[in-house]
Amino acid sequence: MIKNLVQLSLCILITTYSALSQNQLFIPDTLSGSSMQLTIQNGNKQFYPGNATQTMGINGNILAPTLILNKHQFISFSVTNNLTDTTTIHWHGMHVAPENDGGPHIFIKPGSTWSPAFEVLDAASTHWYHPHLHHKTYDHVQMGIAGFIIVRDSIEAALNLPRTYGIDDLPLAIQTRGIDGNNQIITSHTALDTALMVNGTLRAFTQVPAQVIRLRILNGSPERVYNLGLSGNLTFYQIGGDGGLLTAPVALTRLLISPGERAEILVNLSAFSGQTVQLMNYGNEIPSGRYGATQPGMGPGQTIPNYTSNPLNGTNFNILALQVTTANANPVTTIPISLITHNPWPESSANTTRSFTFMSANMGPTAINGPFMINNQHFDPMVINERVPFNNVEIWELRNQTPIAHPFHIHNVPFYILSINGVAPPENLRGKKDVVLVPGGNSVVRFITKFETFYNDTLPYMYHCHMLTHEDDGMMGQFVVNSPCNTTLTEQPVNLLAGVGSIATFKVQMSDTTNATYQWQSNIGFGFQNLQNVGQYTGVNTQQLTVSGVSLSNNNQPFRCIIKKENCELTSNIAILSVVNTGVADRWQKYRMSIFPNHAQDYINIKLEMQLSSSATIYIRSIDGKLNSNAELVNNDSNTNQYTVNTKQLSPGIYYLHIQDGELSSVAKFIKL
Ligand SMILES: [Cu+2]
Repeated sequence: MIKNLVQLSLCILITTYSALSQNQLFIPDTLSGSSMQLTIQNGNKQFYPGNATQTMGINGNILAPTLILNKHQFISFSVTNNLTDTTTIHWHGMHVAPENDGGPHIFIKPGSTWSPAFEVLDAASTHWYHPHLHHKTYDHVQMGIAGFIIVRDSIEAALNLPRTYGIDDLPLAIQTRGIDGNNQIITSHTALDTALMVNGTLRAFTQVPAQVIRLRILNGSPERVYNLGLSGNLTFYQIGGDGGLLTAPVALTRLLISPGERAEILVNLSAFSGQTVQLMNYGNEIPSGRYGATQPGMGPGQTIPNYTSNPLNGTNFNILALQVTTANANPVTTIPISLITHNPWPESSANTTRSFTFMSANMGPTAINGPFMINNQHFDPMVINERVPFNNVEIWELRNQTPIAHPFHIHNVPFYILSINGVAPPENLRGKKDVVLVPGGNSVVRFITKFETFYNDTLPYMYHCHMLTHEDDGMMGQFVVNSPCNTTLTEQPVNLLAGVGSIATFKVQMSDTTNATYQWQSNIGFGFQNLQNVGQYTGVNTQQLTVSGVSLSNNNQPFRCIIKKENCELTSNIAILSVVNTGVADRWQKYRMSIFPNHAQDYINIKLEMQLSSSATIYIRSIDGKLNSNAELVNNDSNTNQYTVNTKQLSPGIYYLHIQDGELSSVAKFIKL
């Protein structure tokens, strides 16, 4: 923290007093633990003499803290939006349920807080997080919102790799921005993205020890492809891609990296003490048809307004100066022989092949400027483009009929590239991926993946081009992973507040329990584990878990229920147990809601364990917590404490039903179809 402050103030001094000098690389602070507060805010930064530049960041002026996550930990976030603009936050690369994914449907309105919570299922990897609001992604990312996610696991921890954050393990977000004459970031589409920044630092340098260092490189640029290399053509070793480590390090002198992609590389600087090694872009070697090459299209007729006047296109330039000092204590000095084992799904195991054809809405010399479509369709938030069966293994075939390469990204699941124009991918692209650059001119890329763990018949995931201008212009589609069973969960476990020493009861209810089995699970840091001797299964359609003798050690503990039925598996929502030391909880328990059907059409029913008091109010809130309306009670059965709420007026989406009675409150989630 102190180091960062010193770096920041140094950086400000240098940029203020000497516009063309180099600046100390900014290393974002880290956040770790089981709950994280992220505040999206406006800021400013002195990049140039004169006007400060208006920016956006998370918990700071620009960029965002690096989130350090451990595989199998359960984490909850409070993401508060202090902008005047609605936005979203997408955990790029993470395997999470659609309601936690932060895609364009999960709005965070100004002044509101989004609270996703999930178990980390990814292997050790470098992911990132950024806004994803349709038509606004370019704007919000360019203003500065983007952060790293570093996932750690026990397999990676056992390897002899550099992992001291900010010392021999550096996150490097490479981005370009357009800057106007008043030093302000251009938030409309521009090909004059002339300001190159690493971690929000112009003309960056950093000191590194004379040993093996690890660079976690993110191409966070809106459109630009980089052809990375080191000065003197020094060999480096790629050890990881989008979805984590490769089978073995791959020796390289060049690395092509497109928007959204990540690469972890090792550089052995043992022999370079006292020297400077430049991380470079070798732009004059980028093949035509990629943004960043001399020619962005396949032929000289295809061009983008202002493209040729941008000095970064088709040229070689420095990205980061690595000033090599001396080795630290216990340095890593060797490159490992092997890393992890991969077991890609065999091509013969695929159940389905889907084709996605990229096309331009225009023909002729302006085709390169888009807007681009996938399968002849522009993005429509009301249209589900693909429905994928749960647990399906699929081959996706991407055909690019446009004159420029597009980095294709899919949410939810990582994939393995099968072929690029019929040829197996190079060694460094054989690990798990979530972005693949599909060259233009009718090139075909095929990948294989499995749609596992999560399904939701209504809430989609995205697939799209990660050139943010293309994505905002509609080069995006959405898919749902369909629920696998002939039964639905008609009641989900809800978050509970319980007093110390009391009993907490979680419930799940199904439409059809024939041949079904139930297993409650909880996660205390090692992934969800089966519970034994804790719960009892009772009732016919309703199964419940009783936690007796609740203690403060149960605070924030997540619970869920796995239902297996006829070769399919359903996973309930995760409910969190909050524990307090007061008597309030016992009364609150009586307000605990059962809510059904979970997928509401015109009405939704709630059942309480006591009569609703006259001082209570029932609200409907949208997913971001914003008050939608006071609920209209259309039926009230005081014998069964069952109430019916009118949901006719709601548009489709996720809502919360919220009962408030003085200090008592109870919330349950439902989906309006
Ligand atoms: Cu594109």
